Amino acid sequence: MTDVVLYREDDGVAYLTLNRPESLNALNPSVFSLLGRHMDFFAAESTARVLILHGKGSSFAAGADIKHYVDLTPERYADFMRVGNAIQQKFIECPKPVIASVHGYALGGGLELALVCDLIVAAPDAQLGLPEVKLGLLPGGGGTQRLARLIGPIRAAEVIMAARRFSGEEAASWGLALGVRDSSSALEAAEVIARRIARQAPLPVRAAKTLIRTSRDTPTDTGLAVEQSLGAAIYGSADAREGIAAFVEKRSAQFGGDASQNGGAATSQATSFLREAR
Ligand code: CO8
Repeated sequence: MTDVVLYREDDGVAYLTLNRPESLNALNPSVFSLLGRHMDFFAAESTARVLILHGKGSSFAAGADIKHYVDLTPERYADFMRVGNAIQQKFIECPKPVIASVHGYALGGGLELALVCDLIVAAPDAQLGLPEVKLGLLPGGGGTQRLARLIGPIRAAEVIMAARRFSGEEAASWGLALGVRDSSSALEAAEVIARRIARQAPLPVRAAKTLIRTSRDTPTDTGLAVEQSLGAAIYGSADAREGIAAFVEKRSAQFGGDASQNGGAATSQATSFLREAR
């Protein structure tokens, strides 16, 4: 039997592929379980520096598997939400950046999965939305909170209460997603960004992920203080020596990216501190 989520790595970039194209990559417990396992591996064991989440076939993901909902008790429904939210937390807490490459449909839990990624790249004709009210349900993967913060409560109200789908082009114009130029696919555009991120020094990339993620909920003074102290710690890292030397010597930098070098511990501490400060 084929795995419902695939994982592979290529040249510093990891790919997590939702692989139920026959049901537009609808999310079920098996998908959550494999997503969790692969995210654990990518976060803690893999040397890949960035991950792209995308969907096989015509869509990113059309939401939770509605067929799985038919005869759940409210308790089992709540369990499904809990598991889904725990998987989303792995994306948020992963120290390395994750890019969602969205094409076709990204609805319900599919869009909510994209919303916990650090960047979203969307094909102009992608169809995004939170249509749960059409099913008599409420979004359960953070949609009311994260979408409202990203696009504003008025737009989010229309999207959620009127179950209004929006295009990738609109998502880009609202600042929710990065658009796709030329005739590239969303995946090709995501790969260009991923390879670029993979070439940078990993330690400041990790620190930036945490600082950007927590910026909305952290008092400005706290965020600025952490940015300064982390910046100083990272300045002491071997990668900072290498990056500066490479500039002066007019050559490309070769970053080791060892998270245990100077600055690595500070980055981990700052991550915990920022989480607790919120
Ligand atoms: N669940 C199960 N199967 C699905 C789903 C889904 N969400 N979406 C599509 N499919 C299946 C269809 O049943 C169909 O399979 P089959 O032919 O065997 O019946 C196949 O995929 C292709 O779909 P369609 O024939 O419907 O294709 P269309 O192009 O006509 O329509 C749509 C595409 C518009 C995407 C349509 O399929 C649709 O409306 N799907 C449902 C979308 C939806 O309501 N999503 C929200 C679900 S609720 C949710 O996501 C809650 C999230 C909670 C997350 C918790 C933690 C993260």
